[in-house]
Amino acid sequence: MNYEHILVEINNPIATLIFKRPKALNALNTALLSEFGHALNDIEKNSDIRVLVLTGAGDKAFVAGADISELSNLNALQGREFVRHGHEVIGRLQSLWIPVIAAVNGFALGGGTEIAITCDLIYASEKAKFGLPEINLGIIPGFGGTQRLSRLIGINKAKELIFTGKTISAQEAKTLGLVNEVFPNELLMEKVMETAKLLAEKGKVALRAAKQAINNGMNVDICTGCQLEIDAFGLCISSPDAKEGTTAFLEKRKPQFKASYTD
Ligand code: CO8
Repeated sequence: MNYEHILVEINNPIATLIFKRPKALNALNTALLSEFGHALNDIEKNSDIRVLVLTGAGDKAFVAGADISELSNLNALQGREFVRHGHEVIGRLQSLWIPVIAAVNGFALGGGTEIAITCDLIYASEKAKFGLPEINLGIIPGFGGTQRLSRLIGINKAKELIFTGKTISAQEAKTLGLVNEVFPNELLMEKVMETAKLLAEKGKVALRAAKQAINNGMNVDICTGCQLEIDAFGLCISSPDAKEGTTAFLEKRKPQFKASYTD
């Protein structure tokens, strides 16, 4: 499908989704958010795709947040609908079965940081900048930032970023545990693709089970979380990939994981 504000490049088994509104530093307007949601649906349905990478067009921004010119005219109900729509799309991103990597190539502010922290892994270029500057606009994060950031980096650090609205460097974000790794600008996509290819070689069933156990386990007590792991393990061990992985180990060869979610 052709989109106006995003670009989806499929190079099986890896899909790359590029936010593409260069004149507004890839800011999220309603049209972009809708296209993002549709693209996620299409990616989920395409069983050949095993990893999704998100990045921004141009050399300046990943996503500079929600489109402020659109926000400035919203009344309460419209604001609520804008944010509800954002949550729906970002919820879809979080619950994608395949691993998602954010390749943060520049400014990731407001909704940009909120998209990045919804991904499973975040790799950043040295010039990336993170932050939730909504407080400077007289509003608060609206795409999950008040919830996901504190779960990721702890409540006090999250409050510091959200209350001050300050922007932090990629290296500071790594120190906070917000970013997995920082790479020189020119190496970012190469390094991201190395990891994407590595993940694409793993079993889809096991990756999905691990992702769901971790994500769902974050929101429950540890005993309930361990029960989620027990059940997920039970499902994995009965998949053809588990037979292939254990047999390949015993036969001293590389496993070929081919199982689908319905095998
Ligand atoms: N929305 C709309 N346009 C933007 C945005 C944005 N978020 N960010 C940048 N632009 C536009 C600029 O207006 C400018 O356009 P023009 O050339 O027509 O004047 C162009 O992009 C280039 O930007 P700058 O000239 O400002 O570039 P600089 O290098 O000087 O600065 C910054 C880059 C620091 C990224 C700066 O543009 C900036 O601070 N942008 C805004 C960042 C921000 O505040 N983001 C948070 C937005 S709010 C949000 O995400 C909340 C989500 C939930 C919403 C709930 C609402 C109800």
